[in-house]
Amino acid sequence: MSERDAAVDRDRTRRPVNGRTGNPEPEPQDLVVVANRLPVDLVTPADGGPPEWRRSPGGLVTALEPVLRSSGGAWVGWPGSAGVELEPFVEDCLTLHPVRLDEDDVAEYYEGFSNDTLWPLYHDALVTPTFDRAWWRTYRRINERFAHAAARAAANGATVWVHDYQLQLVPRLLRELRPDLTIGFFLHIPFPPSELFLQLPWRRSIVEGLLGADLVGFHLPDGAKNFRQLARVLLDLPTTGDGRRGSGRIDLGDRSVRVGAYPISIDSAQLRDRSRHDDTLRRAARIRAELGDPETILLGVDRLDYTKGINLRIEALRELFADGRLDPEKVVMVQLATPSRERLEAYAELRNDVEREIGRINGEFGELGRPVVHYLHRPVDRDELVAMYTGADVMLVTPLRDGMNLVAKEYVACHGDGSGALVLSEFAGAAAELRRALLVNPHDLEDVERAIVEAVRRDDPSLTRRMRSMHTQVMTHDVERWARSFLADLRDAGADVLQQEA
Ligand code: ADQ
Repeated sequence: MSERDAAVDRDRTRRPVNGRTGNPEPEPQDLVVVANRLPVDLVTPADGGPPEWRRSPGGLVTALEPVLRSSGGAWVGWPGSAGVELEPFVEDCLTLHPVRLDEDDVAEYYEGFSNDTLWPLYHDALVTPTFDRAWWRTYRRINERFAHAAARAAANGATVWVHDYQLQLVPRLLRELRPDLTIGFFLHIPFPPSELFLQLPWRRSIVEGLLGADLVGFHLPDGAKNFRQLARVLLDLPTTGDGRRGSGRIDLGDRSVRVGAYPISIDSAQLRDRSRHDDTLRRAARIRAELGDPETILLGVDRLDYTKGINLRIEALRELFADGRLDPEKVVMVQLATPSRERLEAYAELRNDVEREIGRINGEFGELGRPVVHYLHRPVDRDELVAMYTGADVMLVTPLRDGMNLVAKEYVACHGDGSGALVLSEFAGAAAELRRALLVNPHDLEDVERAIVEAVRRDDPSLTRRMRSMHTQVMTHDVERWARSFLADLRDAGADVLQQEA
């Protein structure tokens, strides 16, 4: 992006916060998104000026913005700063309803119950989940707050789409407040098998909360099947399933809840186009030169999270250098790790572990001024990220469990020419679609090592064809298609209810 474009972009995305109160209440809308975060962040500038809104560039915003703007939309969520009370306002044709969270709410609803109870439990209990009754009470109270905000934002007969594990009680609470609405819910993380879910002391309330929706969507058919099974086991409800996309129904007597799989994706065309831009290609070449012109660049891009399997790929690389299967003079790895949930102990420990492993491998195999693993513990801007994807010869995506993993799809979108190789964990949701990646079991270090060697040596002559076919898959299944397909099924589900009532 040129400096001028960047300045224009900044102007569009930063607006002063003042002058919002006292304005008339914005009109209720026909389509309402409810997510933990608003699509804008409230940011206090470093120069101490007044706080401003900055558009956050997340995938969900990109996916839903065109749909929301074309049908008149509202978004309910937390603005990202604790203790801020704001009236609803209209931002660039989108009605925003900020939900207030105080410091204690953030600690108990967000960091506590969402990220230290549900997140680990839903990811195979890789870290032991904490079950804390005070956190649960706060989770319930904050879900009530979101449900009230959504009820206020929605026009008569509107469609409301609730997102993710932080808000699983909202569908039922909202239905009680507003039986006229059509309510959808989508879970962005895996939904666990019942053996794990049943550990949760508040399991019944969560399942009942989700069953307030007309349609509950997951990334994969397995999530949908796990949920239907729980409805049978826990609530003794009859279910039907046709196996296609894991879709089926749960019968509540007076109405039924549809369940299905909707694998999320990315803005594929935008990434492909950026990856082909001259600026990107020049930057990719410069990055390679800055890294010392290695024969092979390996890349990892993750939130610093224990589900992502960062350490195991570094361990695999260390073993490959140690036994001479890869040459540290020819292979360089770049690991980008966005800081995440740093106030939680498991995340602080993970950061120590990752940084120790990186120090170790560099101590053993690096040279002065030439580490074998380059590590950035911060987000990088989108243009830089695309240049890295474009220039990387091998992408390492090795989560122990991941709902989807957009990084894998982003890399593939940048390699339409068939270059590059993707090493992908079988335990990432993306593996269901990217079947032609070098699939690995991340619990089997030798398997990961084998795939890395294959990717570096390009032993398999079909790698180019495989990348091209994955690229076609990602281009034809983009995030807009995901959003439209969920919303189309949700409208059908709403129409079912009207027919039943007639
Ligand atoms: P996440 O766990 O956050 O998402 P992922 O799907 O990989 O994981 O998305 C991460 C996003 O952040 C990507 O768009 C990536 O480009 C970006 N990112 C990561 N590190 C970055 C860095 N250092 N600098 C800049 N950008 C960076 C959750 C679930 C996933 C699911 C998504 C969407 O855990 O399984 O795919 O939601 O449903």
